[in-house]
Amino acid sequence: MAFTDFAEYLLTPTPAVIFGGIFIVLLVPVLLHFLLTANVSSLTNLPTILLVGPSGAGKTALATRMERGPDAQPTETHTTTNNHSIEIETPVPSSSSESPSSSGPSAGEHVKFLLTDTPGHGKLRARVFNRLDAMGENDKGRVRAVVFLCDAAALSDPDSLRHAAAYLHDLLLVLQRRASARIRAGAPLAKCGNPVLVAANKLDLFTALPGTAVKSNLEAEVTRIRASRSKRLLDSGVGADEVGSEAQDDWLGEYASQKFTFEQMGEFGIDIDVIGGNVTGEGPGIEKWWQWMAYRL
Ligand SMILES: Nc1nc2c(ncn2[C@@H]2O[C@H](COP(=O)(O)OP(=O)(O)OP(=O)(O)O)[C@@H](O)[C@H]2O)c(=O)[nH]1
Ligand SMILES: [Mg+2]
Repeated sequence: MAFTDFAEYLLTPTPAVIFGGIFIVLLVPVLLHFLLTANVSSLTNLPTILLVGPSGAGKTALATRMERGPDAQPTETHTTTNNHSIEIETPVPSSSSESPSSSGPSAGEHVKFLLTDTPGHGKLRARVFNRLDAMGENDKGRVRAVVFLCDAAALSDPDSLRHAAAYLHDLLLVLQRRASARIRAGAPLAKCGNPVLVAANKLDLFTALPGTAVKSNLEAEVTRIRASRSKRLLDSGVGADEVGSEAQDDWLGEYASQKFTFEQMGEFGIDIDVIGGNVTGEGPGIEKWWQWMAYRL
């Protein structure tokens, strides 16, 4: 009986029912909107570190380890097909190395950032570079730094080295173009480029090259790639005069230099560090990378 009374009351168009109905119809979507976007905007306002590198380097393994900690069970890895951001909040590990900037967080302090795991497959690379562009100018959620992870054990194989160096070349060229545009617009050099960490992974394997060899091998291979690409441009029938500024835009590092070195990127405000480590197994681990990231937020 009570139920039919209540149903009858609800279906009678009294002012209380009408206002109650309007209230629900208008307010629920608005509340829902704020509830959902509050979450999203807090995510996009976090500083971002982009994790890139060739397929199989261990990017997803590193992201998972940073998200879940060293004791997490290793999940079965498979090829990543899309960008995936995870929120990380952890105390900065202490170590002997110093922060590059006095404003950096100190050991033990909690820092919060987004780590974006990206696909390493060549065909999906455009997504990675789009991400760099899309988040370029917004100061809060912008990409602060890029970690280029590579498999140090695979780099002694010429094919893998060529593959990794081609990716690094393209990545640095994207960063260089962005930095050049900012320099031309009159921005201070320190704010023009993103710092890059070349993280040599899998040092637990005895076949892994040490950090210094990873650096010199990548530099030598990028030198070759740079030379062959500029030759292709000149061979395409465009006159040397016409090539002019276009060639300079496509040339990585110090223009017309014989040998490419990571230090040449300093001209564009892009500092490159090479640090070895490993996500799984015995070795130096991920602490140094961790710290490098924390100091660049
Ligand atoms: N020995 C060793 N293996 C590792 C290390 N880090 C990752 N791996 C292994 O490397 C393989 C590839 O790792 P993923 O994290 O899937 O590689 P990825 O870079 O995400 O690859 P894509 O998603 O295809 O771009 C996995 O089998 C990992 O277990 C490490 O430090 N040492
Ligand atoms: Mg992956």
